Amino acid sequence: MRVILNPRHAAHSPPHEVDNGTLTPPCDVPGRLAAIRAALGRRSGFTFEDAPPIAEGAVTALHDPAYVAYLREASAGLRPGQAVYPSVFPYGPAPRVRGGKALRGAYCFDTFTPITAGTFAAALGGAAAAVRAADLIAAGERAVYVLTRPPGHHAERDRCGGYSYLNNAALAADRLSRLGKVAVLDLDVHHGNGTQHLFYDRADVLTASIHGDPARLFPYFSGFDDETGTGPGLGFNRNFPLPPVTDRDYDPVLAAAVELVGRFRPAFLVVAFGADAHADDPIGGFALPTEYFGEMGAAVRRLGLPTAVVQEGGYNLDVLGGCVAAFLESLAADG
Ligand code: SP5
Ligand code: ZN
Repeated sequence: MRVILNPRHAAHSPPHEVDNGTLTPPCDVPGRLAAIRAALGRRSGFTFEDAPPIAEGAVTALHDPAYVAYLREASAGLRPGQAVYPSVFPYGPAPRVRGGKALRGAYCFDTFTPITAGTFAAALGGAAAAVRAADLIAAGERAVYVLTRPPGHHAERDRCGGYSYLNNAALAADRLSRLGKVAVLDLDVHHGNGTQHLFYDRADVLTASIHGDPARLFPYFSGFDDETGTGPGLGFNRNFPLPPVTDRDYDPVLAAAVELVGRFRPAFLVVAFGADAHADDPIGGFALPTEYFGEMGAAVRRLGLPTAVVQEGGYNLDVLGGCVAAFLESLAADG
């Protein structure tokens, strides 16, 4: 399987995140990518290549150009080691955004997702990798894996959050949607709010997400099962919120989500893949064993669709690579 790397990922290495008013160690660290790459390198069948660069215009098809310019300019204005966080968020019936700290809160929905000097370069490199994977799938590859960070599935049209800045999986799906219907299956333990938001009114891209119940897990404000789309997109978004489960209770939900994808008859599949539903993940709270990620890969393989797998979360460096390898090896297996 071809693995498309984000050559600029390490430029984004936030010094910390803010949780409940406290500086905590960052979850999304460069070592995540290194751990996955090492695990795949120990197995046969994976080849690695850097994504060729893309122009900003490739992401402003989906993201707000003013938001993308904000990310670029905010990154450019920082020295190495500096990090910018929102302190104030939009409020009231007609919030006005004229600069300064209003911009930070207008373009970001949490305090986990700082902008640093290298953030824009890293985010654009990840988008480039996703675009490259989409083009390879369109050209006939059966399965391609995007090995990138920072993640993307929490990024909305004009807002970063959840360690995500540009929505890599959504960019791949949008690109493929010019050629046929696309399904996005989100297996990260957190709701893919950004992807849902970007395609909420569209019938040509089905979005389905299995995740921890937002009543108790990030991103808290979305991911409930009555969010099903709007306008022409009504019925083309589906959420499968779960309590913290083991593989036994996850499995029938995975089967239902995969069946939903199959019934949609997409030409292409994009999997937003997270390993943060693993039992040992520090923030997910779920209880899946490493081997179960192989079952997930097998379920996706049985759909028989050209598939781009995009890396999202997964924060235990000791188990992350094994989960990814198990998923991809099952996805690529014959039969
Ligand atoms: C892509 C993805 O999985 N994003 C998840 C974002 C969840 N952020 C909430 C984390 C709050 C926990 N803070 C503890 C910091 C330890 N690194
Ligand atoms: Zn996650």
